[in-house]
Amino acid sequence: MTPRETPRTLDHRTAGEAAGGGGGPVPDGVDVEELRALARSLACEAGTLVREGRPERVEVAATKSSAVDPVTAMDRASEELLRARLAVERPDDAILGEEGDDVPGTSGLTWVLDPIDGTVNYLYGVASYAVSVAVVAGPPDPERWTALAGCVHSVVDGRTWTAALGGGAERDGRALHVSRPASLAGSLVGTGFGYSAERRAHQAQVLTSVLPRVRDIRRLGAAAIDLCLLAEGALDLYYERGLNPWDVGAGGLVATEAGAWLGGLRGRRASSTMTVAGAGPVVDELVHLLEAADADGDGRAAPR
Ligand code: LIP
Repeated sequence: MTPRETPRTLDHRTAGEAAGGGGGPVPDGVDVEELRALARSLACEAGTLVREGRPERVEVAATKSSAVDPVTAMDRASEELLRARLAVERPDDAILGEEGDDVPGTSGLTWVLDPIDGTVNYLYGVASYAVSVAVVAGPPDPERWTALAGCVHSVVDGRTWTAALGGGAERDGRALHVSRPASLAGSLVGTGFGYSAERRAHQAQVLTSVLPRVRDIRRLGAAAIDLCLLAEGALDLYYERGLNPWDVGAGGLVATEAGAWLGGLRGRRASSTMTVAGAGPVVDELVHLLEAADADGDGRAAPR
């Protein structure tokens, strides 16, 4: 290995604890298993609405960060259902949702909602989209929050993943454990691309460094599901630049409670700058490869 790629061992304790669960204490009086059960009930109820209400031909109601970043009427309806339920079940908690305004709270807890993660898949009828519901303590920012509980519900086939801080991760009753691939070259890696052409151009450049070094790439279109597939060993590694808090809220905790390290590059926690997940030491190699490829940059810096 060239000196430039000499691996330094990631501080899995800090990053793992700091990223998914956050390592912060569970606030007094908070029952994470009670929160897990509520997250599951909310995600499954919204999932039923999305599944049963999907029209034959889905229309784009509006676009957001770019002309290809869609929102549909069902994204909004699903989020309205989640917010209405939370207003009754958890009136003192705050809400951070993809499709609506932030709701302040007094409890110190925030529900982080993605009413349909994988909206483009939903639009095209590609069966990989989910409702993601998480609850966090502290600032509703992946770099500072403590994730307490979460659920990712795959709408089309009903697979349902949940996790609670310190309580492990499960899918439909089966406890989850990440894979421990023997090598980067033998690892199946999940990733995704952004809604801006400039961002995708840089992500494609990074991919030219990653693809020759791994088994293969999977681009499934919903980060929440990707992180849950990692948790159950259906993916060995995952990375993506540009994720929003609601994309990683529940899936990130499912991954860390299944034994994954979840973090960013250059010692940072997972954030919109970069989210990487997997088990050591192979995830260390991926982090170093992404750092060398300037994956957390914007493509204007010369590759290191
Ligand atoms: C999607 C993510 C996916 C990413 C897409 C988009 P959305 O979230 O789950 O991983 O590649 O660009 O951000 O917009 O469907 O909620």
